[in-house]
Order: sequence, then structure tokens, then C-alpha cells
Amino acid sequence: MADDLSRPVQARLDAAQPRHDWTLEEVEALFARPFMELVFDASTVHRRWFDPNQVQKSQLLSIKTGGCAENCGYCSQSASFKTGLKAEKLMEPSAVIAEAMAAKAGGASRFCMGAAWRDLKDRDTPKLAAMISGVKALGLETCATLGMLTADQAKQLKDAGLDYYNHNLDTGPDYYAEVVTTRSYQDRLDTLEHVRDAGMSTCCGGIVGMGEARRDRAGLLHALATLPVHPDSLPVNALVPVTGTPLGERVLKTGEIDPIEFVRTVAVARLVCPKAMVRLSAGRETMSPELQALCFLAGANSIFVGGKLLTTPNPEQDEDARLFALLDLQPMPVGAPDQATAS
Ligand code: SAM
Ligand code: DTB
Ligand code: SF4
Repeated sequence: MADDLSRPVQARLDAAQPRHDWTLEEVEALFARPFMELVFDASTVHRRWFDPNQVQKSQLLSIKTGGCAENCGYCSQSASFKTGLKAEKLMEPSAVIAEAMAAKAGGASRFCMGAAWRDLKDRDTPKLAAMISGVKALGLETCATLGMLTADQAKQLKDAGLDYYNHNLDTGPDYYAEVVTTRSYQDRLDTLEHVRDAGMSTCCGGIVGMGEARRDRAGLLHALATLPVHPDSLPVNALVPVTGTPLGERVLKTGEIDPIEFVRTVAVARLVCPKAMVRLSAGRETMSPELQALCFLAGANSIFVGGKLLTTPNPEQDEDARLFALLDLQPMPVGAPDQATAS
């Protein structure tokens, strides 16, 4: 029998309208719903705003690798942990643009440039502007994740042609101190404000499976759903356990998050931020096609493609081609998500 939150179709569609007044208790109640009801509602809301057969392909490139001053407890790139990763300096714009061309040829419609920085330094801005404008000129959507930004830096990146800026809250506010101590939740919220004020779209989500409780996952989604503007793109990462990092080591001992709980997180993300691109991000390498299909049914509509994320493995192109064929999925064309922005 359906639970007491069951209601007629029109009420479900009304629920698809974005809300910014979610309470933490309401978000927790969504997590606690019978799984079939939760996924059905998330799927209904997904269809209100998106074609359920379209999934966006985005490709990542680490433009500056390792040696990072932050101590994010999951990260292969923090200088605080011995992960065996070789640090590399900022790439030249021509090399980045060549990688973006290859990504486009492989079917990606968005290209995301990631740097292992605590914050952007003004001396690097001209190189970044050249990369961004070069990638944009290829007809790709542009995204970057470069750490904290000032208001001025955000404007400069926007002027160079940057469409999206990725800056994650990572987890709920109560678990945050278990994850990173070198920057605060408020620091992250400030950067997001600068990004919005500069007129860029925000890409903001977090990681699940770091040993947090369901209440922390609800806390993350509550924080995202009560932002002044919902994230335009909401990455849900499953922790990729990296040897040598405190959180990776812990999870290697205790085991990964329950896959059904992961799907619940995707579904709740779709329900509380109905117009966001919900990105099935890190962690796909170890997910079965069936689990990924459930995530798409629950409202995920974007993935990272190519055999590498920033520093860790991701399914190869041919594996994702099989997944798309198996599930009759079509790649989302450039610009398609724009109809869903402005929440
Ligand atoms: N340094 C910038 C920053 O942290 O804002 C940008 C790069 S950082 C690698 C981008 C995001 O990747 C992080 O915020 C985190 O959510 C995610 N991430 C990093 N390592 C991860 C891992 N091992 N598993 C899952 N997600 C991860
Ligand atoms: C995000 O939320 N996930 C992506 C993107 N934003 C930059 C990064 C995932 C990184 C996974 C670990 C690695 O490859 O280093
Ligand atoms: Fe640095 Fe970003 Fe990794 Fe944190 S997540 S250590 S800020 S690269």
C-alpha cells in the first residue's frame, strides 16, 4: 500500500516547483520514505523538467594536479597526505584546448577544468582566461573548479566565457569538521555567492559514503535546497576511497555506502532541487549498470565520461557507450539544460 504522502498526479507535479523553504526534518522525511514511492516521485519530478532519456556527458581535466594546501580528508591531491600522486604544474592553454577538442570528438558537451588549489591566485588568471575562452570557442559548455574565488576573480572568469563554477559543500554542516579543517562552510558559501553575483551558473554538491550519517546527507541537501538560488548543477559523488587519505582509509575498512542509500540521496536531490542537473559524479567505476539505471530513474541526468575523473579512474568510453545503448539513453545536446535554470 502507498504511504500517506501518496497523492494525485497534479499534487506530484505541484511538488515539482522549486522551493527554498525546506526544513531539515522535511528532507529527512523524504529520505525515510518507502523506496518505491521515493523513486517514483523523483522520477515524476524529473520528467516535469527534463527528458528522462537524455543524459549529459561532461568531461573532466585536471589542469593543475596535487600539492594542495587544503586537508580535505578524501582527496588524493592534498599535500597533507601521502597518496603517491605526482604533483604537476598548471597546464598550458594550448594543451588544455587540445584535450577539450578530444573530449568533444568523444561526445562530451561540457568540459570541466579542475585545479588542486585552495584559492585562485591573480597571477594565474590570464592563463585560465585563455583556456576558458579557447574551450568555449569549440562550442562546449565550460566549467571550472579552482578553489575559493573573490568577487573580482569570479567576474574575470565569467568575462572569459565560463558558464559554470563547481564548488562543493561536500557534506552537511554538522559533519563538515570531520572532512576538512582548513576552510569553513561559510568560506564555501561566500565563493558560491561571488559566482552567482558574477552571473555564472553554480555547480555545487557533495560526497556521500565518507562515514557520515543519513542526517548529514539530508543536511547537505537541505543546505543546497535553501541557498538563495538552487545549484544549476548538483554533483552527487560517491567517495572514491584513496589509499593514504584519512576518509579513504576509513572506508576501505568499514565498506562503501549501501547502494540503495546512494539512490535515495540522488532521488532526494532531484526532489529538493527539481530543476538542477543532478550529476552522477565520482564513484561510477564500481557501480553496476543496474545501479546506474536506478540513479537515472531517480533523477540523475548527467555523468562524467572518459577513463579518468581528475586523478582516479572512471568507466572508459566504450563501457559508457554500452550503458547508453542498454538503457536507450541519448547524450544531451549543448545548451539543453538552460531551459531548466533560473530556479
Ligand atoms: N580544489 C578545488 C576544490 O576543492 O574546490 C577543486 C577540485 S576538487 C578535487 C573538486 C571536488 O571533487 C571536491 O569538492 C570533492 O567534492 C570531489 N572529490 C575529490 N576527491 C574525491 C574523492 N576521492 N571521491 C569523491 N569525490 C571527490
Ligand atoms: C565534482 O563534484 N566531482 C568531480 C568534479 N566535481 C570536479 C571531481 C571528482 C573527483 C574524484 C576524485 C579524483 O579523480 O581525484
Ligand atoms: Fe585541494 Fe580541492 Fe583536494 Fe580539497 S578537494 S585537497 S581543495 S584539490
